[in-house]
Amino acid sequence: MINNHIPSNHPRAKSLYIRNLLVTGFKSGLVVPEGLLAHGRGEAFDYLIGEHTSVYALHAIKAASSLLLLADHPVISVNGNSAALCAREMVELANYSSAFLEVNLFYKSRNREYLISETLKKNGANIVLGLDKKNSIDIIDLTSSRRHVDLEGIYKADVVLVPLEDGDRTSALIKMKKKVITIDLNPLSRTSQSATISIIDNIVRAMPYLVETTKKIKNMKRSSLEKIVEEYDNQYNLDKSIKLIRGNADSKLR
Ligand code: PTJ
Repeated sequence: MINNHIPSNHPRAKSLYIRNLLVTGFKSGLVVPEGLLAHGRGEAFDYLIGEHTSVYALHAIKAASSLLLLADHPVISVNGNSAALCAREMVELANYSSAFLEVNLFYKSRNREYLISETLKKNGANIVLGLDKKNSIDIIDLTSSRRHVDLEGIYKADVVLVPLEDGDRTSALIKMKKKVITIDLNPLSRTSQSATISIIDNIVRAMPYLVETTKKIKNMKRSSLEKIVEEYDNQYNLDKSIKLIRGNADSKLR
């Protein structure tokens, strides 16, 4: 039994457990109510994907690990949902890839910024950017609260990981000549379609793979990492993810 309600042999136990993490995050103030709705949208795509990490997501993860390791100033952007679902893995990934962690919220509030930063610190983070107003600068092409970024973090970054993103920021970051990695269950979203590398998977499954892969290839030669990135084709990967969804839906036709 998980949390007195979810029998561990329930056919949808994993999915219910993830919901439970988000609801707990919502009750503690990490997650906004809109974050629960965003998760619902993600779940629908996860159902169509088949609730497992596809071979295309694994390719994207390897390219993403390589890109993070090649970066001069990689940054991992953390929002409420990602903190509630995988704070520990965010910190581990930052450690293995020497990336900075930055809290960046769509529904911005001082209290949530503080809570998310504390959650990351409880999971081992030493420095969390995005909270110091003196270091805050605006991204010109953005109007949402996500425009406020840290001078030492996203503003200066050459590679940014933006999981569970809401749309226009990826294009703005790409316009600033940054490389963007996203984790999004929806291969049709504007973020997935405009990112440099789109990992079409549930963040709960993708993050442990991303941590493991980064750890595994960390000491590879630069030229080998560059080759992995060069050979990766995001559009091909997105097309394959969309076909996977179509195929899964078609397989239910009688
Ligand atoms: O914490 P804040 O204030 O920064 O707000 C965070 C949310 C997620 C509420 C905000 O960014 C938002 O409204 O996002 P959207 O526009 O709903 O987009 C979220 C995207 O993440 C959608 O494309 C979902 O399909 C996708 N998604 C949701 N849950 C998951 C997911 N992708 C991967 N794993 C998930 N568990």
